[in-house]
Amino acid sequence: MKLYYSPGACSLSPHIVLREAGADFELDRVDLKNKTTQSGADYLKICLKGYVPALELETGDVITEGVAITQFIADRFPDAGLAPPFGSVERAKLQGVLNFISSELHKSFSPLFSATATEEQIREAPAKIAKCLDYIEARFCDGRPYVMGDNYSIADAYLFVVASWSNVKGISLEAWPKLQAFLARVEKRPAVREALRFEAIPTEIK
Ligand SMILES: N[C@@H](CCC(=O)N[C@@H](CS)C(=O)NCC(=O)O)C(=O)O
Repeated sequence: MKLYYSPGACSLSPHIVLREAGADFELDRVDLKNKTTQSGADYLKICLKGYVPALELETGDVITEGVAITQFIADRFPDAGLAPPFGSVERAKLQGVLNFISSELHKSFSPLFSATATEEQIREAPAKIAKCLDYIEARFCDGRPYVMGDNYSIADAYLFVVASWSNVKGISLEAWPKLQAFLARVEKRPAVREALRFEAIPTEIK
């Protein structure tokens, strides 16, 4: 398997999940501006959307969209326990949280990273992010260590990556102490540390 990634982007989530699963994989860095890869490929021929992440399989098939990729990895390595079985109620709940992170939280950050966002979109982003983080914080109110409960899952890797962008964009997480504690907890995981080190991402969530 080969993961197409860009350092610190949302592709860090499947990168972490591949390491958590103990998968044998390669990484190919994508220059998102020029849409070329470190190995010299035209990225638009691999992923027409031009986004990372994309996961290329041994068969040549390419899977795109982070939530599809991380579920595929979790299902391929079930012993890693990164997602409940497909078809279970717990899996549907996990998919609900993955979709929330993707369509609400992740997308609320997008204007802050976009060269084409309007001033209004940039101005409105922090309030939209805060609303999403309020919901995430509420999920942790019962003392659960991870976003789905007692067990670490692919949703935690994704939440870790996206919520950590607050740090990059100077958004303080002081208003969400349980989320802060979660980020510090996840950051200590060996797979997370290895992925951060590989992508040269500074650690220590504030
Ligand atoms: N819906 C996609 C979004 C992926 C996405 O937004 N990727 C960003 C990096 S976090 C990207 O590659 N942006 C490049 C661009 O906009 O040209 C997913 O969840 O995988």
